[in-house]
Amino acid sequence: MSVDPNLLTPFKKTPAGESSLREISADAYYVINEVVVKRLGHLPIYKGDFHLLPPKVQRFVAEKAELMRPRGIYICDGTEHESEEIVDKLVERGMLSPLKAYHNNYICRTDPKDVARVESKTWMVTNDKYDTVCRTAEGVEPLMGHWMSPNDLSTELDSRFPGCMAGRIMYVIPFSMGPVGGPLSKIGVQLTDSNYVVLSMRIMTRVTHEVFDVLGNSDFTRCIHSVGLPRPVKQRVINHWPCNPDRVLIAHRPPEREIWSFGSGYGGNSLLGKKCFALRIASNIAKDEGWMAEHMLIMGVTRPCGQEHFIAAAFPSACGKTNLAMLEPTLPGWKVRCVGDDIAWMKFSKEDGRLYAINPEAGFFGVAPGTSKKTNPMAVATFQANSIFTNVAETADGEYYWEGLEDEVKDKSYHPNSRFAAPARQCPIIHPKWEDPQGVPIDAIIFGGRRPAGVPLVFETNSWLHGIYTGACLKSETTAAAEHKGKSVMHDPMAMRPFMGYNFGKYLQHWIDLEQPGRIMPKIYHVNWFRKSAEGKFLWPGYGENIRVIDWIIKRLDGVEGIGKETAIGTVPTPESLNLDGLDGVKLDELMSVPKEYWAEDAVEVKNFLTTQVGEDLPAPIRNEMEQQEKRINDM
Ligand code: OXD
Ligand code: MN
Repeated sequence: MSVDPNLLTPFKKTPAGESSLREISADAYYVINEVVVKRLGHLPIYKGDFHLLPPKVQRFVAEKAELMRPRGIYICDGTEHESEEIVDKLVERGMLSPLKAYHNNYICRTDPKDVARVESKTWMVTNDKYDTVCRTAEGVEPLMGHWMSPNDLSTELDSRFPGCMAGRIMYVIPFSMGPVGGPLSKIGVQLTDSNYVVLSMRIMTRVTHEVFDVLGNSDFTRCIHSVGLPRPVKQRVINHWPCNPDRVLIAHRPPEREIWSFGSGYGGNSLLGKKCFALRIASNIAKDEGWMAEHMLIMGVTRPCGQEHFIAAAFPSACGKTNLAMLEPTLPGWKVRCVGDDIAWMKFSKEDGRLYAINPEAGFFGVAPGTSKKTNPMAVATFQANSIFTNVAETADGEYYWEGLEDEVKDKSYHPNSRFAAPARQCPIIHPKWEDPQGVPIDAIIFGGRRPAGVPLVFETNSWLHGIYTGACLKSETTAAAEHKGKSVMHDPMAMRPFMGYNFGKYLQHWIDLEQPGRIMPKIYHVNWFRKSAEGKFLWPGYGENIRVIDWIIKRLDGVEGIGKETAIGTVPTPESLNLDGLDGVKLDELMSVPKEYWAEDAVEVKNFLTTQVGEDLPAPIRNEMEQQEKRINDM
């Protein structure tokens, strides 16, 4: 086999303390390269042509093959034929089974010990610890970001990755986050020994060789994933689901745009385009390049008059982002169309000063329990074909089943980690511009969480800065889907706590710096669909009725007068301004109230949180917002 001469270009000298796995010294590289050449010479390429890969991808693949020692290489092209081939193999093996009631829908089960996202084993690796975490108060564990030193990472990688793909195939997945070649899009290449990951990445990202054509003048994010169970396997594999839960490690090296994931085959741990790339790594790229990578849905809302507004909304996991993105308005004449349900990449345009957003993903990876024709008919319509269901139950008729699918709730199938992966293009209300490479112009940003007490249905923040402060104070009641058990209200600043890619104080500063002359800053709102009465009943019906809140928001954007009442925390709707036509029994006073006692306590708690967690990294303008708000609350 002949080797591209670029493959023989020596690497830069090993910077002290960096992983021995990537930073190979020049001399060593030639030696290793010889081995690589030899190994690849013997290593079957099951599919694809190694020589057609761009030199930098060749080098990446060769190096990692040398490290992980798979039995062969399979270069994915993302075609339907490829997917069928892999599905057939997995069905034969018993890992996937067809859900006979639908076209091309499959079900599988993970090893129950493999969970979709493990925050405690997810790390950011930077030379300087404070590039990752804030200078927290003495003895306080950082809640945002989990730091590991490059030296420690080297040790962790060295004890996991050498030979970890023995006996398995290494799939090479070239993918684009965002439309291929778009100005806001980015390229990744994921190596994995899981064919389930190949199938899921094909739904969740754009897998195609076309990405190689745009790689010439840009770099790519290197994603290395292994289930961590080389053959021969010495332990029992449960549900045909190889994994290594005791050895899970998800590590990001933002400066190198690199992700290492070991031991888990599920969700955000293994579909590296999603949380690892599109949020943790991308937020670093965004900081460097002056844009935003956020945990936000994107929706287009058209009023009866025909005018459309685009809104981005950040809610912590399991607060109904997918439901809001696909909302079916109960108000006549309104239309909602979905651009994205989980992640937004946004950049201010030099031409018109507006903030443009793309959805970097190509599919929905939704939480199954609670998704039904009643709660989200559009999601249900989306996953009628070409979808993968993980950890859901199957009925005798070959249908999927989970808690909350029908009105009647049966406990037996409940699994907090059951998910569907479905192509976004199948969503009946997918926005015609969802793949517009330029993105859609955002008029408003909404923050929200599950807040059983004290927090009104909606309020408008006073300014971009006050909006950032409000986002920094975001909290939500935790759910069973997360590692954190129990029903407590937890901080989840900007809905990014599990996905923070760098020092949260610097992240806030980045948001502050985005406000510049000539830019049209979106207005920032806070919503809470989950407020409860003293009797523990939800005060707001939610779902399709949330359009009434969006109606008010759009009226505010339009500058309609007399519909807002200023409070210490922002502007809430006046009682008459919320359209409640046809909706009985809403206790508006209770729903909109801003109780002094609650907010005074909250102000103390928030101050404590920001002081101990962000410490001296808290930007002065945000500290000022905090002090101003506390003063307004005390003056109530
Ligand atoms: C998700 C999450 O899977 O936020 O989207 O956990
Ligand atoms: Mn999410």
